[in-house]
Amino acid sequence: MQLYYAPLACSFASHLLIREAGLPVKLVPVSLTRKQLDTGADYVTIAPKGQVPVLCFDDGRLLTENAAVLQALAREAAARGSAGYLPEPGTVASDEVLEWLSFIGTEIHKQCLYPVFQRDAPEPVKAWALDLLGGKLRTVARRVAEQPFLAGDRFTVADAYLAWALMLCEQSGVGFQGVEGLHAYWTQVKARPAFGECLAHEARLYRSLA
Ligand SMILES: N[C@@H](CCC(=O)N[C@@H](CS)C(=O)NCC(=O)O)C(=O)O
Repeated sequence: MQLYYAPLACSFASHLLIREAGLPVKLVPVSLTRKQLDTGADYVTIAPKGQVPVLCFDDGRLLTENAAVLQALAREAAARGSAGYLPEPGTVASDEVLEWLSFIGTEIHKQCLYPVFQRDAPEPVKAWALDLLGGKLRTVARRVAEQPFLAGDRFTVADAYLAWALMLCEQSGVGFQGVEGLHAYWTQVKARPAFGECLAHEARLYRSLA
């Protein structure tokens, strides 16, 4: 398996899961500005959406979209003995993981973070999205005040996706928009060895591409 990823982009969530579960997935960096691989290969001919993450299976099949890629990686982890990143289908915990994956993908990632970090987004749109972000982060904060992780006692794929969003807010200086109540959750996520490795790797790559 290979993961096409870009430093500090949302593919961070899949990269994090790969390190969490110790999966033997080759990491292939992509320059999103040039839409190129290190080799100079045109990324859009490989992945027509031109976005990351993309998971390439050993038979050449490509899978795109964070929610789908994260679930595929969690199934691979389970097949290799690391269950729990994606609870059994049909359980309450599984419903909740899908609920939070969807919330982070649509409400936080695309509705808020996308305009905030889009270079050509008009300033009033960025300000509006930042304001909205505060409300979305308050929803998350209420949830993690009730239990250690988004879907209960275990770190799941939904937490991996949220870890990326919070990391981006922190690293970029956007911060948590004054939202209280994320501190304990965020401290325990950042203390995970895989998170530290993932961030160090991607920050290094980000600086080298800049
Ligand atoms: N709907 C996609 C969105 C993925 C996405 O927005 N990826 C960004 C990086 S965070 C990207 O590749 N941006 C480059 C582009 O859209 O051209 C998903 O959920 O995976």
